[in-house]
Amino acid sequence: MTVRLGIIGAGMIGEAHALRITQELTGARISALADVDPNNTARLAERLPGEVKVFDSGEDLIASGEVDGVLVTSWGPTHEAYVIAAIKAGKPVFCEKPLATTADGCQRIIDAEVATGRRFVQVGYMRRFDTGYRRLKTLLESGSLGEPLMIHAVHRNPEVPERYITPMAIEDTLVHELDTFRWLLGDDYVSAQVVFPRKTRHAHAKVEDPQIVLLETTRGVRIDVEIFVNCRYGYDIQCSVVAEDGLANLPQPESLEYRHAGKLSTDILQDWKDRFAQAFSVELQAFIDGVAGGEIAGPSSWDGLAAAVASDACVKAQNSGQIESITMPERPTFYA
Ligand code: NAD
Ligand code: ISE
Repeated sequence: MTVRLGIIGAGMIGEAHALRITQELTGARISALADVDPNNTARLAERLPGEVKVFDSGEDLIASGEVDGVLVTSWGPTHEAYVIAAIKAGKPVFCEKPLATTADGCQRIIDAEVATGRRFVQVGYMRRFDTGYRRLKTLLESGSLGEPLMIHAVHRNPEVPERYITPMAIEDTLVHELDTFRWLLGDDYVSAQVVFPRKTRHAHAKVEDPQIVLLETTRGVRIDVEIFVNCRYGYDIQCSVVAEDGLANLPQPESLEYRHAGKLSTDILQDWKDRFAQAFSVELQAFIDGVAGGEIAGPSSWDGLAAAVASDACVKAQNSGQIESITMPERPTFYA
């Protein structure tokens, strides 16, 4: 069976996902596109094989009989309405992060999904599919390092555009760590604090950069994450888990080591698209297989909500300078 997927949002990541699905993955084709900007759908449709129907609205695409599953890759504030429409139409939906821009919005998605009694939603937290993070999780779960005590983490981008402002360091960037560390530890957060070191001269006026986020989990694990989005030298993700009987580091991407002109060097990736290429492929193949097999897995709506609740607390902590508590609502047994 070839699954027919419709993409809402033919921008940067919508295009990347569409090309990956058609050029690299198996079992699916892109049958439909929708975007508020018709230039984007026209440009992408031209690059895709077979017949691709362009819809005037995301709602029409979801309702169409030509679509078995939906990818929502439009701007964050538009996700909630499309995801709920897909659930109501009985169509599995892969939604790029964030699931919704507010915790209330995520809750409305959860209510809609729980009401159907079936899982429809996979959220695009692709790090859970990264081989390095998976190896780290397997090691922690083996118990050989003892209980995890601390995580030291780094999320650096070479630079960000003028539209990137202080809260985006949380909502757009840290949100990946917020999801990943919950999953890695099998634990939830109870508090967050944000501290601001001296600002780099490379940052725009509207972004405080760097920032250090301090998190605490229900089991007392302490996590520090440095977010530095104008580090200049490359895209750099680091994660070191300190446990009772040892320490484990996230493997770095493979990179050629070379000796030249009296120096020993390795290249550093510049872009998150390259750093998580394998993870994007595995997450999307999982979605395709889930649509074909009638069972959606991976990061759920509940995980989307958990990231949103923690993200809201971190933004509050940015503004207050205080330690802010993080309280999750009760988890429906549906997501147990
Ligand atoms: P983008 O601006 O390049 O593309 C977004 C597209 O959505 C644009 O073509 C825009 O015209 C379209 N759009 C906006 N409103 C719409 C609406 N109401 N209906 C239909 N289309 C609409 O943005 P992007 O960088 O591709 O980001 C899209 C989403 O993907 C964001 O939620 C972002 O957070 C997420 N993202 C995730 C990752 C990741 O690592 N998982 C990386 C980048 C972006
Ligand atoms: C971007 O928005 C993403 O989602 C990337 O995955 C992330 O790593 C990057 O730093 C963000 O800016």
